[in-house]
Amino acid sequence: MTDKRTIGLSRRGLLGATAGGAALLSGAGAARLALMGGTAAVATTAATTKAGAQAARFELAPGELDEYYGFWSSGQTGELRILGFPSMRELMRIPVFNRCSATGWGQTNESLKILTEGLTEETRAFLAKRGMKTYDNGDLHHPHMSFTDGTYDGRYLFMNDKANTRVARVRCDVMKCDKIIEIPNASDIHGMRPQKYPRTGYVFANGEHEAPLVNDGQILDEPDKYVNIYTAIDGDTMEIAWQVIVSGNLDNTDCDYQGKYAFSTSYNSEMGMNLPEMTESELDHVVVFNLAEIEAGVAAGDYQELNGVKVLDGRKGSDKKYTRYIPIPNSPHGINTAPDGQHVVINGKLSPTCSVMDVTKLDAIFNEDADPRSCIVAEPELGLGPLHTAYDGKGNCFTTLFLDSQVVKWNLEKAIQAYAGEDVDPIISKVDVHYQPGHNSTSMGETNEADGKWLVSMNKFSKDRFLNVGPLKPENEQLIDISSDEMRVVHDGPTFAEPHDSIIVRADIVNPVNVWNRDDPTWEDARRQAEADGVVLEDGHDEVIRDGNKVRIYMWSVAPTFSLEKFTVKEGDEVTIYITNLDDIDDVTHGFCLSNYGIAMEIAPQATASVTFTADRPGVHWFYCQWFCHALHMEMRGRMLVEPKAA
Ligand code: CUK
Ligand code: CUA
Repeated sequence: MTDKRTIGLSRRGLLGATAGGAALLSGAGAARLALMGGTAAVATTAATTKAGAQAARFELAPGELDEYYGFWSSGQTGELRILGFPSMRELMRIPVFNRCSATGWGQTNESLKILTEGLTEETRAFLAKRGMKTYDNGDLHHPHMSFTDGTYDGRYLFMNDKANTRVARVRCDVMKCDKIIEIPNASDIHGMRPQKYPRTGYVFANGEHEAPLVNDGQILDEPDKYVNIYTAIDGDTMEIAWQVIVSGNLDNTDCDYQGKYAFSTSYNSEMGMNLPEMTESELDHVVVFNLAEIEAGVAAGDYQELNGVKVLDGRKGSDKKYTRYIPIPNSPHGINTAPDGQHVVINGKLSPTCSVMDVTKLDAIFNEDADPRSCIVAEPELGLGPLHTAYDGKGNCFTTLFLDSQVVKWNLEKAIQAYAGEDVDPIISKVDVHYQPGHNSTSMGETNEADGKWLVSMNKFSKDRFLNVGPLKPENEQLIDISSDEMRVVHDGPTFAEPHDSIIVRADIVNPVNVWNRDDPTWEDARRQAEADGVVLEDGHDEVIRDGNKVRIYMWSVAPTFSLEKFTVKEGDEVTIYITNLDDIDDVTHGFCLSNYGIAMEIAPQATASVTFTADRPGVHWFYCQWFCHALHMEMRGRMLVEPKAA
């Protein structure tokens, strides 16, 4: 036994409390782990930061630009991040499900509209009882770009919120979130992918946790009354197109390059409610959704309407052609469509295998009652804890092995040959990563333009890889050069809690503007109110409009001044401040921070932003620009006088 093997074992030993523990809970799981012993014996390539002989360049000189955009989730932080790639430099944070102190996201009227308008009535009422308009937290796992003809089109980014069952959209022209919707009937949206072909089209979203269909507190321990919901959202309107009830829970989802099928993994086909129940059976499943049949079912009225959504029944045993259930070992997690347009890798998690599904064989299992497993064309044994797979566009797959703390590179065609009985080994190489990888992403890897240059391994644990910052450690996103068969770790990138997933998009596809367009719909409400008040936002006038106890302050900013140096309101007034930034120069963003009122917002060039508050603190209150914009930035300030109510 080699040293590497020993290290592998001790690392696994350290992991007793995590997923290894889950596998060990059942006797079958323990037996499986023992069986898997042989898989780790493949030689590993040593992880190295040594200057590789022909390492591709990832460090940029000052002023050099990256070749790719990286769009990073942030997990429970709730925001979307933009990285330059491959330098791994963080460029921007886009608030989505979180609140943001810098930009006023969650505080401005424009952001509050986006954060609240897509919530269900029931959620709004629930939040109101807690004195809230929207949730403060989110858990953003999966950022994906809209597609046209199988590749990214630079229009939108879509992302899920596992914590509060939402899906959001970010506009790529301004890199701001413009829509957030709550998904009714579902519990906790986890997997999410945009339709690849012919375009997005649908955004598919998995409810992860099963719940009683009518969840009113009457049902707890009656698993047969629990269901799970698969949702298709119209990516253009952000309205829900349809939902399908499925058996088992749902984890991750993807779809094909033909525009015919979508599919989801289920790690709890047992519909168990606790860990031993959930991991009991050796086989879980992938659910395949037949888009044309579902659309025909919607057109034919074969649905029930639940909370305003058309819900079709695709449960196991239903005689419809909406779904098929393909048995897969065991608690499969990630599901990733290969750029060849034909194969889909299903990552076994508690099984050391990945299952390869051939989408050209799916018609048969819908039409001929063929064995659902007949679409499985390979099932290579790769190592412990396969979670997600990425592609190089050259027929190779890169699968993260959570328990082995490795990435394995393997060949799809050889795996298919081995499954057919040929004596070939699909595994090309393995590399140690640090530590416990979840998702991984290759450059353009989830499109038909995968270019095989870079892989990022998104590792859940960083342990000793960085200076110690206390008990809470960063994650470690490692950059791996995959331009040759021997994978080389070339960079460690710490990130804060907890990016699950990322996409790596060629820079020419993404073309954001530098300055807002004055006609932008973001401040449509402000524009309409201004019109009603006889004010033109962009003509450089300021106004103070009193309307009962409502006061509307219109002002503009040009570095280094606000148009109003002071204004007066009365205690108890409901004050709305509209600011239009008339600067139209790149990067001259102003801010508006009203001190000791808890108010701050960003106003980017040519944008309008507004905020509403009650003036219930009498006195003089300074407002100031909090974005360093000019040599006289400190002087960019003014006063609000709040006159006390007559005693
Ligand atoms: S999940 Cu996190 S490692 Cu939410 Cu895509 Cu697999
Ligand atoms: Cu405007 Cu600082």
